[in-house]
Order: sequence, then C-alpha cells, then structure tokens
Amino acid sequence: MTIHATECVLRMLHEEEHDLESYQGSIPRWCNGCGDNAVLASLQRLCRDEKLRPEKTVFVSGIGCASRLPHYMKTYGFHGIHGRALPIAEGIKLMRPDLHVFVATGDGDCCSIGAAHWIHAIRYNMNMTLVLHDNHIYGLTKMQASPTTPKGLKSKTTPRGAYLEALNPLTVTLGVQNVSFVAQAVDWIPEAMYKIFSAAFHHRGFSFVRVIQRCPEFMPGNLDPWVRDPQRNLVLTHENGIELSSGLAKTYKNQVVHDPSDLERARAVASSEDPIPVGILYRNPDVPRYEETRQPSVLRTAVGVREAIETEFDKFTVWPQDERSETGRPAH
Ligand SMILES: Cc1ncc(C[n+]2csc(CCOP(=O)(O)OP(=O)(O)O)c2C)c(N)n1
Ligand code: SF4
Ligand SMILES: [Mg+2]
Repeated sequence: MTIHATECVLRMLHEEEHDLESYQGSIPRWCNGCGDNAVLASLQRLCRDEKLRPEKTVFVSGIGCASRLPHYMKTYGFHGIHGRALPIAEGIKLMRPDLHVFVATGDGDCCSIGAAHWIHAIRYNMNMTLVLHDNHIYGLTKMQASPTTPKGLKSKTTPRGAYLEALNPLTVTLGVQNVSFVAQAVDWIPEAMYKIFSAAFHHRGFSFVRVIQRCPEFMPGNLDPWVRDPQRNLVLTHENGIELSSGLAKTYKNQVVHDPSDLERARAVASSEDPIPVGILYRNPDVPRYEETRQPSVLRTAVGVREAIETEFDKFTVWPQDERSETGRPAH
C-alpha cells in the first residue's frame, strides 16, 4: 500500500499525542485558593482526555478574573470585552462549525452586562459549552455586587448590604425556550466538575454549566459551610447524568436520583440553594441547533460574500438618470 505525503501528514496530525502540558498556557495569575484554578485544571484535563487538537479548540471570554482563562490555555483564545463573550463565540461557531468552542464567563460578565446575550444564546442553542464561574461578586474590579450576590452582603456598591434577592442562573436558564443542557458544579468537588464538563462537551447543543466558585480575596469563607459539610451538597445521580466514584460517594452521601430529561423536576431542584445541587439538571439532545437551521452554504465562499455585499450596496447606489436601465442598474 502506498501512502502519499499529504495523507502521511494528516495521519501524523491525527495521531499526535497531547499531554496536559500541551494545553497549559501562561502561568495563572489568580489568587491562591481561587476556584478558577480548579476550573482551569478540569478543562485542561478534558482537552487532554478528549484528545482535542489545540488548533481546533478555542476558548472565548469576556472581562473579569474568570475571563483570563483563555490566556492559560494553549489553544486558540479570544479575551473579549465585558459581557460580549457569547456573540464572539457565536460568530466563531457560525463561520467555523468544525471548532470546539468553550466560553468562560463570570457572574457579572454573563448575568449582568451580558445578560441579553446569555438569554439569546440559550434560545439559539449553538453547539458550545459555557462555564459560568459564579463567585457571587465582581472580583476583578474589587468587590462590587453582582446579580448573584447574596441579599444583605456588604460590598463597595452596597455598603449597607445588597438590597435584592440574588438571581438564580440555573432557574433563569431553565426558563428559556430551547434550553438543552444545564448543570451545576462546585469547585471543591473536582471529580464531579470534571464529569459534568465531560457531559457538557459531549452534548449536542448549548451546554450551560454554572460552577459555584470560591473567591477567598473578596468573599472569604462565604462557602465554608458547604465545603466543610458534605451533607450540604446534594449530588444528582442518574445513568444519563453523573455517578461519583465509590470513594467519593462515601463522603458525599447526600445523593438523589434525578432524571435529567425531566424539565419540571429540574426547575424544582435548581431552586435549592441549601443543599447545593451538584450534577446534571437537564439534558435534551433533540433541541434543534441554530447552525443547523441556517443555510450555511449560501454566504460561505469569499466570492459569495463579495457578491452579496455588492448586491446590498447596489441598492443604495444613485445612478445618473440617463445611464439607468429598467432594472435601476446602469445599462452597459
Ligand atoms: C463595558 C465595561 N464595563 C465595566 C467594566 C469593568 N469591569 C471589568 S470586570 C467587571 C466585573 C467582573 O465580574 P465577574 O464577571 O463576576 O468576573 P470575576 O472578576 O468575578 O471573575 C467589571 C464591572 C469593563 N471592563 N467594561
Ligand atoms: S479576586 Fe477572587 S475571583 Fe479574582 S483571582 Fe482573586 S480569588 Fe479569584
Ligand atoms: Mg464574579
């Protein structure tokens, strides 16, 4: 059998082995004990285990501590602008459906300034994974209240305590048409986080994963009750969800079987803040994906794009009367 040179190169690219180091970008500058570190470690492990080719993988973010994540991945990355990670990711996915697209965003980035994009991204259901790093505060700008800040918490913008009930990103997401995957992880159970990321990655559509994340700098000790008491974490198990290893299951005994195809039940489970539900709340692989409902071939080629733009410009061109044909375009 003769193997041609191009085929040989393609085979080499395919078979290229990647270890964890292959996905490690610059050294993280997050604070010690910051939950963002656990998210990063899990995502790097996922890339390695799924053998994702770095040149076929892109991490997109907005602005915030969490949004520094693309710098720490040795893949393609786009550190965007505050609240706008999703439109950037959607543009990438539309033009390059072959890429694995991940979005890293904070509770301010996603649920405050980026809230409109968040809602519509759920409805579009494009094939990508969003990780919401929810530390319940604006970390990068040093402690202003975010939509998920607990009521009563004193911050730079709420010196007498946050006035409003915190927004629950899970119930909001589960309330939007076309929702197709919703899960919750916590940074102190990395095994569950990894399994959830893995399920999210394999989901066909928009997978929304909220990670409840410690911010020791500005929210010191706020999650200690849940970190210290395994009983206050409610692990959702199911054959179509996640299962903990036997070792971890001995520690996290507070478990309930939850069928992720049950949307009504998912909404009820998502409402619980204590215990914190951990696992896959909802999964429906049959929701149509936006990229499939479009006609991608129409504008894809460079020639096609140029012709379409020229046709649009022509509509606004004012031609001299005597040169105009019946169609409105010059007669030559
Ligand atoms: C348009 C715009 N408005 C405000 C800011 C300032 N800003 C930068 S990050 C941030 C909040 C970040 O909070 P979050 O998204 O929760 O991320 P964290 O730092 O907590 O990870 C704000 C308000 C900005 N960079 N751009
Ligand atoms: S300020 Fe908070 S969120 Fe930001 S890096 Fe430090 S611990 Fe992490
Ligand atoms: Mg935050």
